[in-house]
Amino acid sequence: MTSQPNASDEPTARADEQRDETPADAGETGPADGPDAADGEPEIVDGRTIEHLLTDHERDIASTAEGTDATAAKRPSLDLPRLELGRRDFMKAGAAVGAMSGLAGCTSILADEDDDSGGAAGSGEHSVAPGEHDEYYGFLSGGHTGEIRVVGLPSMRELMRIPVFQTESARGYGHDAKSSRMLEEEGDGHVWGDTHHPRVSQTDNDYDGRWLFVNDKANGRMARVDLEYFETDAITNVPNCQGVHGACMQLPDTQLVFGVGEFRVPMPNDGRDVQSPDEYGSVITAIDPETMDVEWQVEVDGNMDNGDGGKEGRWFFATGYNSEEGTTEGEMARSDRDYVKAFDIPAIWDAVESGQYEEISGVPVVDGTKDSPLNEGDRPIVRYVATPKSPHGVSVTPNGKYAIASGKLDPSCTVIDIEAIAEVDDPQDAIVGQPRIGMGPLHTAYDGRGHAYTTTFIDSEVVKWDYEAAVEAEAGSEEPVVDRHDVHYNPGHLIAAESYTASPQGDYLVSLNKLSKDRFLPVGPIHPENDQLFHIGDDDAGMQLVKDKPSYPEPHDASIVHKDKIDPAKTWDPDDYELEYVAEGEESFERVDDSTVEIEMWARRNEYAFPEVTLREGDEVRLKISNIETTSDVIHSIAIPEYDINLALAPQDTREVTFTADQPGVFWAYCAYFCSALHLEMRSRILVEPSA
Ligand code: RUQ
Ligand code: CUA
Repeated sequence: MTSQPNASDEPTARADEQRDETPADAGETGPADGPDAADGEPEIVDGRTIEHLLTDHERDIASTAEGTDATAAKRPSLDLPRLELGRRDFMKAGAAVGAMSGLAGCTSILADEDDDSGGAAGSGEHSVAPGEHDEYYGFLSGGHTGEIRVVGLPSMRELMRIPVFQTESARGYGHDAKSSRMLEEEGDGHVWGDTHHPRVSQTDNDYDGRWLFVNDKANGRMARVDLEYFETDAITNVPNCQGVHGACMQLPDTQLVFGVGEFRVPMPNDGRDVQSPDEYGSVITAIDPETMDVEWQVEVDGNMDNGDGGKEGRWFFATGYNSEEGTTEGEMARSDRDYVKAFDIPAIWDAVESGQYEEISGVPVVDGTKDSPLNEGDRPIVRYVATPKSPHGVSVTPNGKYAIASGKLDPSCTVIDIEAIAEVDDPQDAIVGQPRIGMGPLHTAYDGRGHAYTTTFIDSEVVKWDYEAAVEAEAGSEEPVVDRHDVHYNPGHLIAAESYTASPQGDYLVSLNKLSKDRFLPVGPIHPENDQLFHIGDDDAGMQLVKDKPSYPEPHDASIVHKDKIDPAKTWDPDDYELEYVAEGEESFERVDDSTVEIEMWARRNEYAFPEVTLREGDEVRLKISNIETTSDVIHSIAIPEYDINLALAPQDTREVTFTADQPGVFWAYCAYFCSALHLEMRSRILVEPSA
């Protein structure tokens, strides 16, 4: 175990000297005390802690830059303004501290090698030999690539990518009729998305391997991935909100899937109220996991951010910032408190069923704002629990007892007693713990042994703490912290194996770091992210850094599922596909009328049913094709590049596409998947005869 120089320590020229300073010193340079939950008055006034941090690090960087991280030292953005702290300043502080932790990290790596002797990077018990299988599936979001990535743990080998909101040519996604229709109809023609939170469906608070749900922060959508075929099978365009950020579900049995709206917009956003930000709203959306239909929405005050479901089916939680309802970063970060909102699902259903909603864009929208009549009386639909300051991640402990929110602009995490929420008069009184974790706490995961692990974006650490100890301790105490470990660098989410279930596995944890800086061979000015694997299974040995994995931008959240809980198909079952399979001997070429042709054909090693197809210029062609291979892993495709056709076909799969043969000439259709020794010969000649 190593510790990072405390953010508020006096600057010194050497990182190892910094490390020796005790956290107690921090109190002399900045008001390090956490907020006091008891009286509800934050002791940190308007970001002062972070302001100090900025000032200190400016000096740190000046004193340590030379000969250490020259690139960082030269970077002009490191001249941090010391004005009133806005959100952008905070982010800059993150970048600055990233540079700093780069320095600290370099020395601490040496220290790590001693401390982590049991888990040297990529070797020994945490490596997976060639030909061996991993223990876990990791499903990582792909951020603004719009996809999901599947990695094996603990090897961290990337196994597959699942396109969700973007077209993707290797898998032919967005090229065949069904997937392109789905992208078009449920996307207003958008060609990309921004996936953040992949959540795997559960039954009885454990992964059932059916589906994975993920949000689109860019275009306000939710999607479902079928985990039998590892393929996106439904997308829902969510009305009345711009970005869907957090994603979570009603547990224990995935009764509903929730999309947490972030950006506030007029509702409906049709040109009304553009100049009246007061009228903008932010909604959470409940979606039926089977039909993917929107059931209802709840409008709330402020911005929302992340979400997680309680384990017992009654509550789910969303963090939020911007209770100020500002439109600029300065306005949004002004107040010292924002809210964790606790949504009472049965009470919301009651309101919907008794007609207490307004229909907006065809969806029942229930008023969950603070002043709503539905929040008066003894069963409010939304409880607003005030926490410091722009809380970001929220996650429910495996035993279902607590919802823990990370302070983001405050160094604490807030522990909310879920059972108490219904009992207390003032939601504030459900707060039972508020340990000081470190600077910039973002997300929290669990090992199932009573420990929480929280990322600190500014300190660049994973902080392990005991949440029952945090309930016992004074607010603002660091005592519940049992271990800290540097990460490289500036982590967003982290996730432990099966952390979102009632029984986490407790052995592995991945920190999804936003910056990799010097950790890999340089590849130009856009660096990869760095996903770091920790072994957390040995409480005596502490967290052990096992390996670094560079990642294409940019994984946000992840879910880690034991391999026994997922049962992927080896080939397609034609019964699962809505198109009828074209068997050998059933191929057909039919001219339906003067300008319409229907082709049904098959593919196998190394041929298509038709070595040659003759069309007339202007024909509208519906092409359907089955891969009649029964051997797994023998994939074919059909590409007709001049017509932008590209269908990928797993064994027993059937896909179709329609195109207009508007260019006369000779066009070779070919197979783009390397399938056999005669793969290059696998082709069909498409002849388009000129019309006149
Ligand atoms: S958020 S780095 Cu999109 Cu999950 Cu927190
Ligand atoms: Cu089929 Cu290459």
